[in-house]
Amino acid sequence: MSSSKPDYKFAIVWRNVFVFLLYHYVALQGVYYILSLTVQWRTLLWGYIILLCNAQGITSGVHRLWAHRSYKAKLPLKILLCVFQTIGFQNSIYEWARDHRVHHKFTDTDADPHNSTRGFFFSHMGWLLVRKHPDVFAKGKTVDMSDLEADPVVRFQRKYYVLLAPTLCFVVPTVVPWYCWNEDAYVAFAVCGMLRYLISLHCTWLVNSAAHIWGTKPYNRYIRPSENVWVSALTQGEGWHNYHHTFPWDYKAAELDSYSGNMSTAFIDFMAKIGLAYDLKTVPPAMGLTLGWWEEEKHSSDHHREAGR
Ligand code: ST9
Ligand code: ZN
Ligand code: ZN
Repeated sequence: MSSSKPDYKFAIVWRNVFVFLLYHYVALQGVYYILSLTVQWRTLLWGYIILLCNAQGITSGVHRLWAHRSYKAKLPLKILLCVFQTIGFQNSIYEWARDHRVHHKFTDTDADPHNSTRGFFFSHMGWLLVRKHPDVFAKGKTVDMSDLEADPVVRFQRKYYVLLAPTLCFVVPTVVPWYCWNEDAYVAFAVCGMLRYLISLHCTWLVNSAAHIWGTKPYNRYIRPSENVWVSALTQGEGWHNYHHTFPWDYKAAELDSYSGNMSTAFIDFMAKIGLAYDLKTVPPAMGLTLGWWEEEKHSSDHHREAGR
């Protein structure tokens, strides 16, 4: 573990602070338009559909497919997930996956972009408001990104991201209700653009904050990531975080088969059924996630800790 914490001073990026404040202001207007019944029901339904697509782009797309390669996807599915991920405006697939691989390799150290030992706010959204710790750059270079550098879908999206992300995140969600059923353009923007965007951001960020603080640790009690049912419910199955950090290559990102609280697994299974997803990796039942297995693992972990690693 790195211990350079005292040397690290937050260098605030005021542009980001301002932009996020503005985003929240407009999203609150969106809440007002909903509560005051100003928005049409069709617009609300459209916003919800966009939110679901946005969520799959993050969970089944950039997280389970590109960052962890927990399954493989045929080109049409890759393109679909790339479109969905772009709707999410959470940085390009390449940048998102790079930060996330670094997060898994150096979890909760200075090299982790959203090191949760710095507190809830930093790991939630504060890390996007300051310059990164020097360890993130230095140790981040040790993470292999060659697979994504060779992926034409990832390369295309990265090249045109500045144009694609605002178009798919804000312009399309606004123009469709305005053009197709005469919704007020600003109401559509505030509800389907900004409010939907901020809901997806905060839900995603909870995995880095809440699921690194609260919950149980049945798979590895020596790490901060935890099983958090509330975060799972809000993120279509990404809150089983103690399991996920123990078995990051499992396409289900959870031990249990249940689809409730894990709609992303249902989505990937459906894609596999229609032949667009394949080579789904998961922990085989024979590996026995049983008490016996856990006790063995615990002794082995104790042994490693005693050995200083
Ligand atoms: C967002 C991302 O919100 C959220 C990620 C969450 C992940 C959660 C995972 C959990 C599972 C999934 C759950 C899904 C649930 C979905 C439910 C939905 C309902 N390694 O970054 P820069 C190098 S984004 C190696 O500018 P600064 C690299 O050379 C929100 N190298 O650093 C890079 O250049 P380039 C929207 C690295 O200057 C250079 O450094 N986006 C690494 O310190 C500069 O990098 C925003 O708001 C690395 N890891 O700036 C944008 N990192 O890229 C906000 C960097 O050219 N970001 N390098 O190769 C920024 O403005 C800046 O990044 C900054 C830091 C100010 C934060
Ligand atoms: Zn994590
Ligand atoms: Zn992960």
